[in-house]
Parts: sequence; C-alpha cells; structure tokens
Amino acid sequence: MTIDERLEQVWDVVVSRNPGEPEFHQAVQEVLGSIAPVLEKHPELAAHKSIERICEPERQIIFRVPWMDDRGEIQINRGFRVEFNSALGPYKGGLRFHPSVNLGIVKFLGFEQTFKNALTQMPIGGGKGGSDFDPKGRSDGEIMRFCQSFMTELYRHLGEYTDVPAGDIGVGGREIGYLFGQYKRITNRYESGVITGKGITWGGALVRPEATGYGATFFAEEMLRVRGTSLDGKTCVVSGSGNVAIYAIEKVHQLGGKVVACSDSVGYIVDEGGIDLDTLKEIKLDARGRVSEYVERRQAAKFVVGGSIWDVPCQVAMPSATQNELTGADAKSLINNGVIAVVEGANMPATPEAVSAFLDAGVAFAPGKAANAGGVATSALEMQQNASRDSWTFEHTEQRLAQIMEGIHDACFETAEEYGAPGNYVVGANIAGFLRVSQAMLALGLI
Ligand code: NDP
Ligand code: 2IT
Repeated sequence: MTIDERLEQVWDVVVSRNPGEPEFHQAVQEVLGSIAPVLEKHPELAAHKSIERICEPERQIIFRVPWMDDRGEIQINRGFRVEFNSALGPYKGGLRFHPSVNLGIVKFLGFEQTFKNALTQMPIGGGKGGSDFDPKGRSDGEIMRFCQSFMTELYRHLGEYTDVPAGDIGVGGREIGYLFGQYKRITNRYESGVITGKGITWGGALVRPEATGYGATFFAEEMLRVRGTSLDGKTCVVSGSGNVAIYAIEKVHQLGGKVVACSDSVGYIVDEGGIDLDTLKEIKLDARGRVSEYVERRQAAKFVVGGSIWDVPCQVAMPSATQNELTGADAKSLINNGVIAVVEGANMPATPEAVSAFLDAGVAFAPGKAANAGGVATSALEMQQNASRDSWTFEHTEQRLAQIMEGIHDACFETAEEYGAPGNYVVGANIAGFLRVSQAMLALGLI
C-alpha cells in the first residue's frame, strides 16, 4: 500500500526511530497506507498528532530471565513487554515464547493488538510480550522454572487494571498456570483478572481455548455470507497446528467445510478426505507431538517437507501459524487454484505483496486484527467473569463470541464502504480501529 504524502513524514520518523525492526515497520506501513481518508473527515486527529502518538509505544520493558536447566546449567533469555496503548483500557495482549522473538516482533504485535482490541469494542488497551526462550524439547520442570523467573521480573508491571497478559505462540494453559502461580506467590493476591487463558478450575473461562480459531471461522462465514455463499461444502487449508489452527479446523468442520491440510514449522500434511481432528488433537494437544506423526496413523494422508502448504488447492485459506508465512508467490498459487476467501488466523501471516495480490484479484481478504480478534475478545469476557466472580456456560459464551465477530465484520465492512473502499477489510479494520483509539486519546488529553 502506498502512503499518502501527508503521512510520509510520520513514516520517516517511525523508520528512523525504530531501526532494524522490519516487522514493526510493515505493520505501521499497512495502517498508514489506509488512514489518509480519515484526515479529511477528522482534521482534529491530525492537529493533535494522534497518528504520531499511536505509533510510539507508551512503555517498553526489556529484562533478563535467568533460569537453570535440568542439567544444572544456567540459561539466560531476554524478556519483553511492550505496553503500547492504554487509551481504551488496561494493556492487553499475549506473551510469545519463540526463539525468533525480539523487540521489533513484540512491537509489531503490540501495535496490531491496539487496533484489534479497539475493534472488539471491549474496554482493553493494547500490549504484547514474550521471550526468545525456545520451549521445544524442554521438560515440564524447565518450562516451570523459566515461567517463574520470567514472572519474577514482569509481575511489578502487571495488574488487573494495568496490564493483563495471555498466551500466544509457545504459551498455552500450562505456561499461564505457572505464570499465574508465581504472580500469586509474589503478590499474595489471588488476582484472577491479571492474566487470561487460565484453566477452568482456577478462574478460566469456557471457550477461551477455542476462541481464536472459532472466531476466525465465524468471520470467514460472515465474509462468505456477504458474497452469497457459506463454508458449507468448501475445501479449506489451515496452516499451523497449534491453538488457533486446531480450533479453526474444528469450527470449519462443524459448519460443513472440509480442511484438507495443516502444518508445522517442519512441513505440511494433506488428507484429501478431511483432517481427522481427533487424531490431530491426540498428537498435538495430548502428546505435544509433531504433525508428521499424523501420517503414521492415517494411511491416506501424506506429509510434505519443503514446498508450500499454499500449493494445496482450496477455496478458503486460513493462515494460522506465524507472520509472513504466506508470500506473494503463495498468493498467486492460491488465486490460480480458485481461492475465494483468505482469513488471517495468525498475526500478519500474509506479506504486503500477498495482500495486494488478493485485493487486486477480488479475493475476500480478512486481516488478522479483525479476523483473529475472537481470542482477545474472549479474554475480555474472562476478565468480565473474574470481576463478577461468575462463570458462564459454553453455549452462552460462544454466542457472545459469535456476536462480537459479527460486529467486527460489520464495522470493517461498513467503514470500508463509508471511506470509499467497498469490500476492502484492510482499510475498514484500520480506519475503524484507528478512530476508536484516537478519539479516546483525544478525550483523555495529551497522553
Ligand atoms: P501455537 O504455539 O499454539 O502454534 C503455533 C503454530 O504455528 C505451530 O504449528 C507452529 O509450528 C507454527 N509456527 C510457529 N512459528 C512458526 C514459524 N516460524 N514457521 C512455521 N511455523 C511456525 O500458537 P497459536 O496457535 O496460539 O498462534 C498462532 C498464530 O495466531 C500467531 O501468529 C499468534 O500471534 C496468532 N494469534 C493467537 C491467538 C491466541 O489466542 N493464541 C490470538 C490471536 C492471534 P511448530 O510447532 O513447528 O513451531
Ligand atoms: O494475538 C492475540 O490477540 C493473542 N495472542 C491473544 C491476546 C489475549 O490477550 O487474549
């Protein structure tokens, strides 16, 4: 997307002030490429430098995380928490444990989170954190000691009214448990609302594990409905095989679609008859295994190493692994194979070239900040239940999630039309999210 000349100076400052952070630049570029039409309708936002302020995180925390592995050797990792924007509520966003984590990655995620959280209409600001710790191959004891050390530093920055983390890549229910346990121990407070994604017996909410994948699928269904069709009978490909991917596959199947491929960082599996979710869950959730094990149990399936999962023909694609996993070349291949909708389950999985190719080809494209917002929205529902010491049923919570996703879809769709870009959910999401955050910032004075 090209940046309007009125915003070029903002862009130059972001690039020079944040050197060596290409993912952060990419996320900012996409937003700056969308919001120029807002300046004409709302000159007060430009006058108050709302855009410049939104691009600068409120606070960035970097810390040492020392811990001891099972062999008695000392390990040192780096921890991050970027508290991006608290105009709408306490900082809210996940923690990612992956060797690729660095400040630029956390900043891109925190920036995206700010707009995403605004789109949910819930009272949550934006933040993100994590560590370059690699959980792969680590024992339960090592994971626990790492989480305890991480929280021993991070706890002082958290609080149910201040900053509320959750999971992301490499952080699920087990890690949230160890993190919450250490927070409780240090503070002597059973402050359930300080973290979300908790287990159901200790303050968690039903549907939170399923929420991101289910929500992205509800979003896909809404996009298809606008185009006069539905997921029923559609062939789908979902990349990844983690939290988001597994529950996207589950909901696609419940709505009558068929997911024929999924992946991990080593390769992808194809099962033309449809992925058998019970088998996948046993491998990934129960045994923490690899997708390659799937083909040992399903003879008809194949495992492909190298190549791209996006070469598998499908009508609906849901990239749900990681950033920049779907390139311009992948987009061409999907378009040639007749894709009609691409829905980002992950954060920024499609490169700018891929996004442009989809938009130019008239493919319905949903950016992650809109499509995967069901996870954080359900985190906000978990906070709501914690605050009222209540717990809701699965059916009620799923219904709330479905309504929230419908609301986000409609806001993106209508905003895109209003600002002269009908059908462009990227423009719709960026403008709707930007308006909500910047108008709150204006109301709160110079913050
Ligand atoms: P998980 O850790 O549960 O799963 C991640 C999956 O993506 C795994 O299959 C993993 O494969 C794969 N993956 C991770 N990094 C890479 C990489 N560099 N290259 C290829 N594959 C990779 O994470 P989630 O499912 O929670 O998160 C997936 C995406 O969804 C992320 O972008 C996250 O930010 C986003 N998201 C998550 C939400 C949540 O509630 N969890 C909410 C909204 C967005 P392997 O096991 O081989 O590493
Ligand atoms: O990217 C995301 O929205 C998440 N990882 C979930 C954040 C949350 O606070 O539930």
